[in-house]
Amino acid sequence: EDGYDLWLRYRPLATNDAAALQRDAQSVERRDDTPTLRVAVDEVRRGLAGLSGRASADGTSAHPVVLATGADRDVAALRLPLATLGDEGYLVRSTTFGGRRVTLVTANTDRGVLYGSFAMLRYLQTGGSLASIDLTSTPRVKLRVLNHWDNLDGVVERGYAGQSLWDWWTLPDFRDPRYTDYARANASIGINGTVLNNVNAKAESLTPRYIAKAAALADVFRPYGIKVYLSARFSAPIELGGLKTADPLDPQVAAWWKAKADEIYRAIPDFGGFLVKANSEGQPGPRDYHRSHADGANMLAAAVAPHGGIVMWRAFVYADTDPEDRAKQAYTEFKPLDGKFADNVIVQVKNGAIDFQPREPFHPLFGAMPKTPLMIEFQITKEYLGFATHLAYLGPLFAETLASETMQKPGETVANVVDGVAEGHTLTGMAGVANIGRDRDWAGSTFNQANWYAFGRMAWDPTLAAAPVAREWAAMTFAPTPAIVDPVVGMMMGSREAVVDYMTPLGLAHLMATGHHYGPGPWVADLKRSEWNPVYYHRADKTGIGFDRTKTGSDAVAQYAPALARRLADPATTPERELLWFHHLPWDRRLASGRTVWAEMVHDYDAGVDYVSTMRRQWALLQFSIDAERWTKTATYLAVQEREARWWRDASVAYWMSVNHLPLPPGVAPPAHDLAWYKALKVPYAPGNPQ
Ligand code: BDP
Repeated sequence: EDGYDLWLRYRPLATNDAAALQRDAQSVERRDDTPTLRVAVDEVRRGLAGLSGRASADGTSAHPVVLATGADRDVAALRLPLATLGDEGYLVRSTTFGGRRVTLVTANTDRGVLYGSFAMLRYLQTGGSLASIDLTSTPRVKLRVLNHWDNLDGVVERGYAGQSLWDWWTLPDFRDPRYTDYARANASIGINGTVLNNVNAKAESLTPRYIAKAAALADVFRPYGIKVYLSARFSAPIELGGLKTADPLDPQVAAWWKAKADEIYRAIPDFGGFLVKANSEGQPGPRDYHRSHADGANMLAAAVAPHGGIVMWRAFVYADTDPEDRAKQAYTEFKPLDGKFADNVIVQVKNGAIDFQPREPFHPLFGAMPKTPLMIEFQITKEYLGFATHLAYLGPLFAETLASETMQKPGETVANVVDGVAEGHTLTGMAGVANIGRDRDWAGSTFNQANWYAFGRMAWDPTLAAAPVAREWAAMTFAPTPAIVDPVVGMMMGSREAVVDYMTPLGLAHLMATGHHYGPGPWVADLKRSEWNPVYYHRADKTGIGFDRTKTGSDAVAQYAPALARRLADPATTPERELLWFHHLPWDRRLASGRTVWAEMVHDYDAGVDYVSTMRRQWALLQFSIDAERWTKTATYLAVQEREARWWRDASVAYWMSVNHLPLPPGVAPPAHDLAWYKALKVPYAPGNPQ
């Protein structure tokens, strides 16, 4: 196995379970004929045939699986509680139907039936039996979207799984079957939108030629309930339209976008809308014309509104005009715009205030813009967590952010802001920067597939915990036996914390080397913008380490709700895992463990390296339980990770010692080389690096 099948492997169940499935699911019936119901039936047939070891019969039987919407007369007669399911929820139940014992997969819409079909297959793949099946679920978030940072030349920015999946050259004529498998995988976890091109957008993606290509993909994805979106380059009216300006308040500019939107909707009637990165890292935007982000977003929103489209406007902004604290800038710029955005605009906010670090406190905008729908943006691709080679299950990262209490209102969490419960917003969303490319295993490694999977599951329900999601994934990806699932989930659950430990312990951030963000570079101090340098973030000197974000420093803590700000203002009440994010502390300050800050950092580095060594040993024990190809690649990557965790640990320790001149705590191994050796190391080529 090469990983192509992802979690949709449908390998035969144990003999007894397969026999039960043959008995309980003798055929698959579809009660209507829509493209979505057709693909749902195909998937159920494929799944049942694989799991039961026998092709399911066509037509009727004594015990079929029936796929039908609530509009079906027989389903209506059952008076099932479909009203609460909305457009996308489902109900799967073993019931009596027309005098037969059937497994009914139903919903208000055919999309709901598709999701129910995948839920049934997941249930079977993870050990459930149809005899007692009773599943019901409704997504808590409306837009569950992948952001592809795919360039038109096939390079994926920060992509570590090969070239872009979209073959722009052969589109729109050739519709690679892989596009269908991509859609199946996404539908299976509830993803219902995909932004095809990089947020660092090229205007060309809005030309007729590329609109036709996007339309071909939209045709493939449509039956799977997936809408296509495009990243829009704000200056396109100049580049494509020959206008002199892209000023959002200029009527000609607005008219150009309106005509462009009309053109796109003629080709893609259910086009989702635009994603925009404006005035960030060199991208053009409304600020170029002294207009606000709301002016820019609303102008685009007006263009897509007649078609039911939306605009996802990113809040990832930072400018070198205010280098005091990069972490404060998005809030400073966006908070005053609360209430100024059109109804079909949703502001897309990264999980943390800097940039997808191994750990960041939640972004202070969550809970601070009650009048504005905010969607959260996670990075599924591991730009700062060891690319595709390091094993880091991101479920705990997603869950940690989503479960964070904003303290704006009693009990309010980031998940409540994202799912709209906090303010009653119905336009809600979660975006994930995709880790998908043309590698056979899609994501660069088997375990990276788990991050795509977890993102989808948590976008459907942001209150899900990381461990049960990992269990589902492991059962489907390997086998539903505790002898495999337990150790695999064991490895996964601590893996992200291990990366935090060996890269950025105690709330440190952005210590990666220049450009590629792969290896350590805590010493880097020569980049042209101060906030690009690791030394800007850790502020280590002889006396201490950390970024003072309290009143005596940048006062970024004041961007949080007052009760939380008070807590974060004091190192004693700041969670230790975020300590050096918020405070500059003496190296010898004592922590809860009794160790000093310095000793604790060293302890964490060692714990991170040890964790990887333990994962390697655990994986070695699974050698004969897992197919050779996937096992071997993972084993090789774990060896790389162990070597590089040590590199991170040694390089970092060597550097800190050059700053603090402290000895290593007793019994601790010194770095293998001196600091100069680590500084001289070059990573000659790194994939996905925009430079
Ligand atoms: C940073 C990446 C950069 C992206 C940027 C973004 O390094 O490649 O363009 O985020 O999110 O993490 O726009």
